[in-house]
Amino acid sequence: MRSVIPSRPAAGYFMLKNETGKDRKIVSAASPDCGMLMLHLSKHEGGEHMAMVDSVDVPAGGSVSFAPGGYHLMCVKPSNRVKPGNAVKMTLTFDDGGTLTADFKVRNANGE
Ligand SMILES: [Cu+2]
Repeated sequence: MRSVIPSRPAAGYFMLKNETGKDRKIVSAASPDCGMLMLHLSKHEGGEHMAMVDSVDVPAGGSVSFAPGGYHLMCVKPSNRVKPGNAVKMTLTFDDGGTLTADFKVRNANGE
């Protein structure tokens, strides 16, 4: 997770492999430290902007990358726990109702 300015929206990045043998979609994300946590996609057409997406496909046997310039989790209202050195829990919910919770390490703009 990248936090550039405290209390300003922060972005979450990860790589997820689907080893279930079934296509899955990420349909929502949540974190107790983010207020709303949205699925976003950065687009470069006509300047940098981002759009909310309803779901992200994770094909059977495949993977999806949330990375700068593409998909990211948008932590809209970071709590004061969202600062470099801390870890923040985020939960992904899938189209079959399953969930996955992971600790995201918070880093600054330099990746530290
Ligand atoms: Cu965003």
